[in-house]
This record gives sequence, structure tokens and C-alpha cells, in this order.
Amino acid sequence: LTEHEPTRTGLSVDALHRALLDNLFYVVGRFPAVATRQDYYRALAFTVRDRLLHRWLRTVQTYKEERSRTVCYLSAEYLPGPQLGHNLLALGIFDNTREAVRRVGLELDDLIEEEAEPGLGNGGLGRLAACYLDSLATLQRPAIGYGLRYEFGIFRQRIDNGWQVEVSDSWLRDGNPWELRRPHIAFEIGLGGHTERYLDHHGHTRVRWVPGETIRGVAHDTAIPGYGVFNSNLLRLWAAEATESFDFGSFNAGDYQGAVRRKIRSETISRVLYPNDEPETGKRLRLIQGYLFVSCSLQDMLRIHLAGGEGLDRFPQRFVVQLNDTHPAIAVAELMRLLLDKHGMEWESAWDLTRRTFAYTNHTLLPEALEKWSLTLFEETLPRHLEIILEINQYFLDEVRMRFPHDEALTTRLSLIDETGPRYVRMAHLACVGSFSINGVARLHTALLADTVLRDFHTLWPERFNNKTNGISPRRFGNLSNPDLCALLSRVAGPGWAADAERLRLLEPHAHRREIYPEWRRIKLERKRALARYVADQTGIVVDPESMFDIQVKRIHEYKRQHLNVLHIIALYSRIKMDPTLDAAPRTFVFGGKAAPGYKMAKLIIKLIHSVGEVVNRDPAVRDRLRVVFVPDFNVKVAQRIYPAADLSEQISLAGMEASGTGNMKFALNGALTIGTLDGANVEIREEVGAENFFLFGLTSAEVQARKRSGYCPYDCYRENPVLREAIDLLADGLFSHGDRALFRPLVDHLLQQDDYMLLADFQSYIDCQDRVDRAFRDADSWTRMSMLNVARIGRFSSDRVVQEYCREIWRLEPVTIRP
Ligand code: 26Q
Repeated sequence: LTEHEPTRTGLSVDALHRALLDNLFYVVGRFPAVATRQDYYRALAFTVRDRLLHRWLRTVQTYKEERSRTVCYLSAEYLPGPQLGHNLLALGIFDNTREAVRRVGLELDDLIEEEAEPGLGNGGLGRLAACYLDSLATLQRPAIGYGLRYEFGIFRQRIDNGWQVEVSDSWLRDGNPWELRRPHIAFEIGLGGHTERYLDHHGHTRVRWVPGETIRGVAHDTAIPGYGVFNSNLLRLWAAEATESFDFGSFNAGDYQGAVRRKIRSETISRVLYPNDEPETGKRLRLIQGYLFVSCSLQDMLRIHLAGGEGLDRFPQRFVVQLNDTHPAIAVAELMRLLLDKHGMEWESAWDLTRRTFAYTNHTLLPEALEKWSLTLFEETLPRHLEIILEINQYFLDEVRMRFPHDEALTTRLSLIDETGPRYVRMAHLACVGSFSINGVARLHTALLADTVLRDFHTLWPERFNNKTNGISPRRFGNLSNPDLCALLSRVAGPGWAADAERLRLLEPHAHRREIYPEWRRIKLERKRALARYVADQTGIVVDPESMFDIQVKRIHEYKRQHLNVLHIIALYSRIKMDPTLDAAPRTFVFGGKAAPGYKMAKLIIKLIHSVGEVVNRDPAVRDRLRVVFVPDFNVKVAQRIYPAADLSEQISLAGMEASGTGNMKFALNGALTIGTLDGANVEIREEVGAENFFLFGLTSAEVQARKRSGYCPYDCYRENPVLREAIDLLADGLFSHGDRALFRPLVDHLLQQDDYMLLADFQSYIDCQDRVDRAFRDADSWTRMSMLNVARIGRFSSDRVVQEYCREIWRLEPVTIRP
């Protein structure tokens, strides 16, 4: 029967097998006899894409027919991870595909391994965007993810003698079978030049922007299928290209070389993702990148809307635009420009429409991370937008003065322009003024936002503020990364939790059934063995899968305090050296994460981890008790190996610094227990899983503020605490740097003199808490019970829950069912 299933849409083993061979020959251009694994991976990817296309076109058609309201997620970053496994899971054809691949003598897992992931983001913010796209499709909400198709994503990390070395990421080298280039979906953007005023035929003054150059953005589409539904949404990424007019002009003038140079310069714009170094205010290219994808996306929305035959005034009924941080905040000025200059709208109606279109998510409280652009750079690059921003500002500040007369200080603080020194445009202010909703990403973060960086806006418009605590995709970080655990969950708690994570709670009554514990532990041990093999392969370091896997993986940043973790390792090391009979569970400390290339201290922390590891790992006195490893090049693919193998999840940022964190949720879903501060979403995770199943330490954010106000002196902590003193002295004296006392001096000095992130204040509390962890771990049954309860109670942190909140409270978006 299945022999008659169509080769391009059939889901049987037979149809998949036929399609695989067909694509291998006709698309990849290879005979089976000479095909490599990469060839087979590509053939399989095309096989899956064929099946997605069908759903995707049906989805577009249905949304159009039903005039569905659509959310457009504007994000400069996406970290969708490898696509093959995800798509097979969504389509429900994992098992059939495994069988079809066996028929050609290969293993599906090996082909999945072949895929290079799109690293089009720095970390949490980009991964969050990908989780939300997954949930939107799964919940059948019409959505488009808009962003940039960087040719080079986040750098790949190599380790050389303990130091991070950045290597360029050419993820497109072998081609990208998942995307479709859409040459006819392309828009032009202007740059530079000047503005002119003229009278329209009603005698009204209007503005014309005469750009100095133009560039084209071309759409590249990737299907985002929902899990277990027919809906498939769209990720539309823009790539920069040269415009014909420019090539042509130069060509006629006989300047062929010049035309080609300009073409190359145009294409440079989407060449590379910026790492989140200290935000550089002078990076013109980054401003242009943001403007390119924002303008193309808005032009695309207006095109789609007008093609539906409705007037522009209906635009906010059909589209809502979510700004993923301030990176796309120029959208506020760009939509105004399009409405005013291109569509001839009047200021008031354009502003009203704009303000009903945008919603803004903030992801940071660090004042130094708030985006701003110098006025001169703005004027050179986007002169018309600067005019519009200044005009928005004028109306806005007039309103402020009206409501709060005699408070010039308030007006100055709220202004879109920072005039305290050289003038800057404050992008967060532009986003706030131009949006009907402003949200933080965890309850504590939203409260602190309203109390600190956006305090004045909160006074002005409290009704715009709301919280949306982050979530993660249970498909990606459950099913895909830990299939064995998920099979057990489905058996014990019943299937269906992957589409409805609250059902994980059905596991709770089973957390007391000791007869299940051995299997729970066997699954964890198996994941630890697999990680141990990977670590040995990557680093040459052998670790014991029976030891406690104590893991911290995330971007390297001082506020995340990887070096606090290291201070604990040093203290433990020194304790075992002093007392070899010390009764403590063997531990393997695992680190992973990238440092921004220009962030010296973060890079020194990576070196520190390696240096301490070198000494500890080769010391026979602690050989069987302590190991320290750094897993290079942490990305989504590596993450999927790491979370399932963790016993302990390190979430130890200084309270008040981490907006939310999402790794904390990924670990807990995989049965790790958390050691953490009351920061970001940790607060809510602890409430959900129960205080008795969470290892809490450290100052609260209120205590942090109070300590800072009263003049925090880290040196006092050092002087008064012998354990801390010993750990720091060992470091300062060169025990971990072959006697070189200079190597870690910047780090030690900073800790003793400034300690912005209060490691020394939290040190003893952390050490004590780690002792509690140790005792708990040695009671295997109790640990297993806590682990099961963490999984049973983590359902709230599914991205499905968050996306439903966004849909109900911000986007006003209803499900649209797609029928085959
Ligand atoms: C800014 C200017 C110039 C160049 C780069 C940047 C830039 C790029 C990316 C600044 C910040 C980012 C990324 C921030 C980020 O990932 N924030 C994290 O967002 C997560 C999702 O909400 C939270 O869970 C984390 O707490 C937060 O740190």
C-alpha cells in the first residue's frame, strides 16, 4: 500500500526511503556507492523539507483566507539549533525515518550529528526567540519571526593553552538545506544622504529623504513546524545585497570595478553577527544591520496587509510587533517614516497607529548594556529617522511637562536624547514611548525594571508594564535532548506532557515510589557516561560518571560569577589536601560558555578555570575526588548533551543581575537540582519546586542594594574569613599559574578592591550551601526524590505557557487550525 504514497509527502518508511534515495541522486547529485554521511544528511534534510513545504503553504493560505491576526517577532538574534531532529519530532516521523535510514545502512543519530547549527545569536535572548517560535507554531498562532541572515554567526570557540581563541563560523559552507531564498521578496533601504521639504497636492509640507545610497534585503525563509499540528510558521531572515540601480549607474559611467566594490560593500552588511561586547556606540555597521532587517520586515508587513485589500488604519488589527529588546527599536521611527513619507499619513494618526502596533521586551538591568547611539552617527546614517525621533521627543516631553510641571529633572531623565555629555539617542526610551506594552522576563526583573532603569516610565504609564516570565521548549530540551528520560515520563506520567507541560505534575505522586528510583538513576548515569565520552574526546580528560556532575554552562560574565564557582573548587581542593580523609562525594565540575572577544576579564576567567583544572586534575592526592573540565564551544547542540547529564545546576549570579536565565529551567527539566541565588527566574523556580528541593544561598537583591549603599568593602570579607583568604592567597601566590603571580592579578585585585558582583560577600554562604549539597547527594534516594519533584513541578516554565500569556495579554491572538 505504502508503495503508492507520494515520494514528496508520504510519511511511511517506504516513502521516506524512496525520497531519501531520490534526493540523494537528483538534489545532492551522488550515487549511494560514493555518498558521504554529509551527502545523506543533506538528502534527508531535503526529504523533510519537502514534507514541511506542503504544511507551510497550506498554513499561509489559511491565514490569508481567514485574515488572521499575526504576531511579528522582531529579533536581531535567533538560535534555533539543529533543525533535522526538531522537524522529525514535529512531524511525528522519528521512528519511520530511523527505519528508512537503516535501509540505506546508516544510523539516524549519525546523520543528525552532521548538521551545523545556525549560531545567529549570542545566548539567552536568541535562544528564547527560537523557543517562542516553536511554541507559537505548536499553539497554532499565526506568527512570523523576522531577523538577519548573518553569513557568519557567533564565533566558534577553540581553547589554546587554556585561553579562548575565536574562529569564524561558516555555517553556510555546506549549504543550508532548510532555507528557501525568495528573490522576489526583497526591499530597498536607504542610507545617509539628506532630507528635503516639498508641498504635496493638498498644499501640505511633506518630507522626502534622499539617501546617499541604497541596499537591498532579500528574504530567506525557513519553516517552523508546530509539534503535532499541521501549522507551520515562518522564520524570515534578510540578507543584504546590492541594488541594481547602483551597479547600473556606475557601470554606465564605465566604472565596473567601482560597481563591484559597492556590491561587496553592500553584502558586508549581513556578513557577521556582533558579539555582545560592551555595547560599542560607534559601530555604524551594527546600526545599519538593525535598520536593514527592521525596514525590510515592516515593508513586508505593509505589503502583506495592503495585499489583503484593507486600509492602513486596519494595520494594528492585523499585525502586532514584538521588539526583542531594543536591538530593533528603530522600528518605531521607521514605521512612522513609512506612514508619513511613503503613505502620506498625518502625524497624529501615524503616531496613534505606531503606538498601537509595538510591544517591547526588556532583557537587561545592567545600565552599561542599555543601547544608545551617538547623535552624529545617527544623523549621518539615518537623517530622516533622527528628525522623526526629535519630533516624537518634542511631543512626548510636552506631555510630560503638562503632567509634571516644574519637574525639569524628570523631563531630562525621560528624554529620548541623553544630553549629559556628547549626545546620544536612548533606544530603550524610544521603545517605551513607541509601545503599548513593556515587559520584563521574570517577576523580580520586572519589579526591578519598574523600580530602577525604567522607573520614570513606570511612574508615567504603570498600565503599560507587565511581566512575562521566560520559558523553554519542552520539545527541544526534553524530547530531543533526553529521549530516554522522556520515555520514562510518558510511561509514568502519561504521554501528552510535551504539548502540555503542566501534565508533568502527574509525576508527583510517583516521586515517593522507590521502585522507580533505580531506573531514574540509570537514565541519568547513561547521560553522564555519554557526556564523559564526549568530554574525553574533546579535551582528553577522563571523568568518572559516578561522581556528582556539578555544571555551569552559560556566557562567561563577571555577574554570572563563574569565578565564585572556581573559588569553591579551590577551597574544596585545599580542604581535601589538608584532610585526605575528608568525607565528601567525588565531584566533576563542568564549565562551558563563550566570552565576548573584547571582554578581558571574562577571557581571564576561562583561563582560570583551565589553570585550576590543570593543577587539580593531575594531583594524585585528589585524583578520584575532584575533576574540572571546560567543554569548548558551548552552543545549542552541545547544550543538548550537557543538560541531561547534570546532577547539580549552578545558577549563582549576584541577586538583581540576571534578568531571568533560561538554562536554570533546562537543567531542572532534566532532573538536575539547582544551587542558586534569589535572582531572575530562580526565585519562581524555587517557589514551584519547593524550597526544600532547591539549594539557596546568598544575599537578596534588596540586601545587595543596602550593602552597596552602606559602602561595601570586599577586603573586610577577605580579612575576616580564613577559608576565603586561603583560597584567594593560593590564587594570588601563583599555585595555579606555575608561580606566575601576575597572571591572575587583575582578577584578584578586582575582587579585593572593588568586587562589583560581591563574590566575597556571598562566598561563605555559597560554601555552606555546597556542603548541604554534598550531604544531600550522598543520600541517593532522597536526591532522586528531589530530582523527580523538580521535573514534576517545572511545567510552568514551558515556553507554551509564556506564549499563551503573551497571546492573551499583549498580542490578542487566537489559534487558527490548519487542516491537511
Ligand atoms: C548590544 C549592543 C551591541 C552589540 C551587541 C549587543 C547585545 C547583543 C545581545 C546585547 C545583549 C545581547 C543579549 C542579551 C541576552 O541574551 N540577555 C539574556 O536574555 C535572556 C532571555 O530573556 C535572559 O534569560 C538572560 O537573563 C539575559 O541575560
